[in-house]
Amino acid sequence: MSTAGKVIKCKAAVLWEPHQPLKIEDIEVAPPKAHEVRIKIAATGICRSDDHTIKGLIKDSKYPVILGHEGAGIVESVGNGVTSVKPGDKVIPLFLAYCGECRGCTEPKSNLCYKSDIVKRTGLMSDKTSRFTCKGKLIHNFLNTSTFTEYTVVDEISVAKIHDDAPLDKVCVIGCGFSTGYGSVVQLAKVEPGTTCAVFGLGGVGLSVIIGCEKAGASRIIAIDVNSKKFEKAMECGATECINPKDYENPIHEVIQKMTNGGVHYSFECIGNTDIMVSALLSSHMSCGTAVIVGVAPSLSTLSFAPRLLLTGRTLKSAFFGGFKGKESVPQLVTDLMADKFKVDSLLSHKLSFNEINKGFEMLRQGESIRTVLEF
Ligand code: COD
Ligand code: ZN
Ligand code: ZN
Repeated sequence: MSTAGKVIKCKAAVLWEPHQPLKIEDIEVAPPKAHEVRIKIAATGICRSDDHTIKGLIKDSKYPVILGHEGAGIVESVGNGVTSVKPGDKVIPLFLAYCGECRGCTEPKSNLCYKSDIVKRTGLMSDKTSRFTCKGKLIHNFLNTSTFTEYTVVDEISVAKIHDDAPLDKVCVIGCGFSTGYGSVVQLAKVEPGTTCAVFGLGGVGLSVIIGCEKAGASRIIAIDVNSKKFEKAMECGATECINPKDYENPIHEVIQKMTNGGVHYSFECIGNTDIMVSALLSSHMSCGTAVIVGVAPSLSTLSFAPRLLLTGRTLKSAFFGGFKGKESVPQLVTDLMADKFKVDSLLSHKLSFNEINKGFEMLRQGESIRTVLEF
């Protein structure tokens, strides 16, 4: 029997307030309104930013909330006026929307849609309401996506149709971690063949940066992490050497400068630590280096460094989602993955069932997992 137009009762992982475990609850998901899409989620990854929100580190986060922003699923029904997807289509929700009309969307060099909730942080749909309720209470939406639920509703501008044969349990990582890292290399920094790169932080995002550097033809890819257990995966993804700052007395940027005759062409910070952002800048060559900030630092933190570091010729760059405009790039990334143009298998370290979600977060906190994919 069709569920279109009806409220769906299903399971979702609700974060009632910060610093609590997620609770699997019975929720109601209202039908999509005009220009909205209801999706049956098939698989979702757990990203560090979800954990940051559990820990209350992201300013203006709204609670209670259904987290998750790295999912893939199948369209269950659509509201009036939806033209880019139809029921039965495989899709990836986009935490960075693409309306195609705002200044951010129309600028070829920008990917920041002004309608994205990553900018406004309302925790609601575009019309300032939510489609989720639980025990009579409104439950907030997360980054226009909310994938830790059997069914979600997103604005049409926050969803991309992907290939009909896409393996959803793999391509879900294209919804955040993979694209954020890979895009930072190929779309934002535009790394050239033969250049040298340094990658700080070897989680799912850092490993995706390494995959991008290898694809771009970098001649050296130096991988850096305080947890040496991450090195095996980094080498698997294409790192040419791995270093642990704990093994050196000198600051890590001095070590990298020495290894590379004055610094790398490109450095990437994939941790979200402001000290390491400055280390990444110092590790890049003073006259031709580019440092890319990929990680998101705690909301109220600030960067401090001497302007002279840039005056000598360095460049500092950053963008959400690797600079990709999701509505166009996500379908292409999925077909490229299916055509074996790159692999994401090294990122997919664990698979759990949806109701084991808190175990998945625990493994991330213990540094045991890269990406846990939850299946419904
Ligand atoms: N020096 C070296 N390595 C370190 C240090 C340090 N001081 N501190 C931590 N690390 C290592 C950890 O051992 C770990 O291996 C790695 O850094 C971080 O990995 P994860 O698994 O915690 O995190 P990721 O890869 O899933 O993502 C981390 C980001 C901070 C990049 C991520 O949360 C993020 O900010 N994503 C991109 C920004 C974005 O677009 N956000 C919106 C949606 S996510
Ligand atoms: Zn993420
Ligand atoms: Zn826009």
